[in-house]
Amino acid sequence: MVFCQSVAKSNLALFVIKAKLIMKKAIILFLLTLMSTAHASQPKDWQLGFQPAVTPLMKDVTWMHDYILLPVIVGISVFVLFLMLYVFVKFREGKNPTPSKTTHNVMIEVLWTVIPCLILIVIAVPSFKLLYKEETIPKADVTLKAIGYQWYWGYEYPDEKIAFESVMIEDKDLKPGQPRLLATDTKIVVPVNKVVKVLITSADVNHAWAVPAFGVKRDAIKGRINETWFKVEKEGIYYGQCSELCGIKHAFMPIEVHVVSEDKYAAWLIEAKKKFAMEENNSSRKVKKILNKEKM
Ligand SMILES: [Cu+2]
Repeated sequence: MVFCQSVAKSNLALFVIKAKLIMKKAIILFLLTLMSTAHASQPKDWQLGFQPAVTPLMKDVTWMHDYILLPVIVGISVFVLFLMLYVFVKFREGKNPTPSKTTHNVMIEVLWTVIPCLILIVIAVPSFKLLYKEETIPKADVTLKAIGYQWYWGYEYPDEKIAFESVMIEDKDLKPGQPRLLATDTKIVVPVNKVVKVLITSADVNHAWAVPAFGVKRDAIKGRINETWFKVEKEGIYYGQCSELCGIKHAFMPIEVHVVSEDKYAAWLIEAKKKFAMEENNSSRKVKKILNKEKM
C-alpha cells in the first residue's frame, strides 16, 4: 500500500515537471513568434496574427481587427463560457431536482435581441468606413494591371507600355533567401509612398490578387476588371498569393512585389522598357506564347 502511494506520488511529481516543461516551451515559442513577426514581409513559421501593415489601408484593417473585432470576440466567448459554467453548477440535478418549466421571459428576449444589434452597429460603423476607403481610389501615380492565368500572373504597366509574366521559382531553382512557394522569376517593382492603382482581371478561371501586408485582395474574373489600390510606406519585398481556388496549381502562383525608392524605380523603368516592351519580341512572355501554341 505504502509502495503504491509512493509510486503514485512520484508519477504525479513527474507529471508536474513535464507539464512545467511544456508550459515553458509554449511560452518561449509564443515569445519567439511575437518577435519573428515584428519585421516580416512574408508569412513566418508559427505566425500569429497579420503580417506587419505597410499601407494606410492595412493599418486600418489591423486596427479594426485588434481594437474592435478581437475584444468583441473575446468578450462574447468569455460571457458565453461564464453563462454555461454558471448553468452547469447552479442548475445541476443534485442542486435543482425539480426544474422550472419557464419557457418565456420578455426581458431576456428583448436583451438577447437588442444587445447583438448594438454590437453589430458598433462593428458596422468602422467597417463601412474601411470599405469606403478601400473603394475610393486616390489619384494614381502608377497603374499596374494584374492578369491571372492558370497558373501564373501576367503584369502590365499600361502607361509605360511594359508587360511581363511572373512565374513561381521551383524548389530546385531557389537561391538563398528566396522563400519557397513565394518567390517569382520576374518581380513587380513599384515606388515607395506612391499611390499604385491595380487593375485585376483573369484570362481563364477566377483567381484573386492578394498581398496581405498591403491589405489588398481582389478577385480576378475573366471579362471584368476589378480595381484596388495601395500606397506602401516602407521599402522592402512583399509577398502574396492567388487567393481564389483556381485549380490544381492554385498554390503555385505567388506574387512578389519590390517596393523601392523613386530613383531605383526610375532606373528599373528604363531597363524594363527595353526588356519588357509590350509589342516587341518580349522574352518574358514565353509562358503565354507556349500556352497559345498548345491551344492552336
Ligand atoms: Cu489562381
